[in-house]
Amino acid sequence: MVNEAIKTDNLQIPDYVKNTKFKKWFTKMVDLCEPDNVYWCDGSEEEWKRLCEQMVDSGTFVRLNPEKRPNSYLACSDPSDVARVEDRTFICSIRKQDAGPTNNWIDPKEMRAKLNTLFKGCMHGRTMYVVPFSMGPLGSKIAQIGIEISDSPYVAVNMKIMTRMGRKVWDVLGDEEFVPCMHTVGMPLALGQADIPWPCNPTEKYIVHFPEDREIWSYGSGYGGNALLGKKCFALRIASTMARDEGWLAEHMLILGVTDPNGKKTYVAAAFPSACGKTNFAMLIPPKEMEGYTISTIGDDIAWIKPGEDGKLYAINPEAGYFGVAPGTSYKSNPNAMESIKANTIFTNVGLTPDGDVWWEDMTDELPEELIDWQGQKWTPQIAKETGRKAAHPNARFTAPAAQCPSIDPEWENPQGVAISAFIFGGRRASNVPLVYQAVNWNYGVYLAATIGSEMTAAAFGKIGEVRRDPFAMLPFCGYHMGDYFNHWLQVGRSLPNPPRVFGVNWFRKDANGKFMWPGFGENMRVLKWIVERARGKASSVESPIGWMPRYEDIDWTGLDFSREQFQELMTVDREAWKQEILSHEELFERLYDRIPKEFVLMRELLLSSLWRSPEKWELAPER
Ligand code: O2Y
Ligand code: MN
Repeated sequence: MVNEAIKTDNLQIPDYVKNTKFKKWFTKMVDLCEPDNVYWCDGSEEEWKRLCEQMVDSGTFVRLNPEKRPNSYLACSDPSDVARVEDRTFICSIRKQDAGPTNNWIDPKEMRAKLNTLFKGCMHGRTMYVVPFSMGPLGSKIAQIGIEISDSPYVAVNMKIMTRMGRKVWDVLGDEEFVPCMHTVGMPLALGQADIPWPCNPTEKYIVHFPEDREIWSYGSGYGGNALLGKKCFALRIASTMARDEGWLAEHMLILGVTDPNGKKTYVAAAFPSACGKTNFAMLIPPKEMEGYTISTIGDDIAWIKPGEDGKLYAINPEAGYFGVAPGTSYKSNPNAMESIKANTIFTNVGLTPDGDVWWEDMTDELPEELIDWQGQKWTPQIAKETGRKAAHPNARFTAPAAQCPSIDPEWENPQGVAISAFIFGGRRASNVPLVYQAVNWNYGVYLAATIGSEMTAAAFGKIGEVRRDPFAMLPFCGYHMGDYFNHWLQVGRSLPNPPRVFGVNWFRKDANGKFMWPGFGENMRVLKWIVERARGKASSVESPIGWMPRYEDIDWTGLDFSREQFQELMTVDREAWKQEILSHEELFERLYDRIPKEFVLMRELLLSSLWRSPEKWELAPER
């Protein structure tokens, strides 16, 4: 479509918008961005369909075959705009030391000046979409409201799935506080200039947070976490600073419920760094032999957790949809995700099959004979073999409504949240780290979570075998100093009479031949069963140098051929390797030096002392 500069007069604020702060902000943003038009999102189904069809006409979307994938669309992004851009993400706190050494920081005054220049006239030739949304069930005491102003209709329709978006938000908001979220793709159109399917700014991107002002500005990208500002920017970076100030937790965690054969339900929250199968774990289907156990899903990515008056921690999923990684998702790895994306779904950067459906690597055993890949080129298995080209980008995504997930928990929209009994922390560790272990107390749990990480598998990200620490899986998402964040977690524990139990897990340990020692996926239910029973004071364990561990007989092996010897190998703690592991925490501590909790220093000493004895390997004792 060509910019014909037809200006309309709908810059007027509708009567139902009463918020004083919003009105001032909106007027200022219209003056700054100079859009041709303003569109007020109402969040209706009719609107979603209309905007999606408009994007089909403009070339941004392909309508998928309604017989295969009803009410669903495919978008393919600019090749320069395919993922979150951590090096262009800034925490502009007033004082540099409050952002901490793990965040990019620029003086807020300097950054505001830069943004004012960038945003000046940035919406020429475009429509400004006003997107009111609630993170969390509308009206929940734990929920928060944001308003995103964006020049991307792709953002508007994704926000409809990912949040509670639309007209009703204004009524709940009234004249109260909200988080202003300003977004532009950073590609104004000159008069007569034709638009392109995925406008963005290939050379300049800024994802900026002002934590004290609770404000987000995003320039230049239309993709995922850079543009859907309710998710990582608000629900983690800004919310984590709110949580610090108000005594709650905003975490990069899934939440799931475990129901046992007696119908007793226990909720747990779990944090894993990227690429550890978080969505799969949140939607796990137990092995059929573990009759009577079911898993239900509250959320797959973010948890907001508040202490209740009864001394328990209550969690909500602030999101209303899944923005899941497509490649690798299949009926084998995650049947619930596959069912969730059968209709009403937006796909981004996956392959388009000749019959108008989508496909990505490892979706099916059988490869399609041909398709159009995410870059619009012909793709066949032969071409893939010869060139290594992928049908889908490795970070290709689906955006699907959470309500469509067959395992969705009946309480997922409960405004009070669900009581959390255990926290689980995991990484992708090929060596050293056993399948499961329990922290002996809250403080050690915080230490355990602060030191999780993944081993490098690709040289591009560091030396192979080197551990990249990702404390609480929050390193890219904490809106303030990581040392203060650890102290905040310790403080939350101090305020609880009986804090949830804390566990470490590792699904990815490999044997001497480089083979995974644990089958993973649905079999993780066996570990989860032990965790839940421990949290309820029911299961036994033994003391190891790094925490409490299950014996072979403490795990339910029904239907799985897994020997005592295999388990012993999977659970072994090599004292020398663990000494090195603990010593290597120094690198993280040294980076955060002046704000590292004193508990961590003592904990480290205690851990070292428990490792400092023979025999060389701590092994689970044979049956007694
Ligand atoms: O690349 C993006 O913008 C998506 S990142 C993402 C999406 C959904 C859930 N988690 C993540 C993440 O990076 O942790
Ligand atoms: Mn995530």
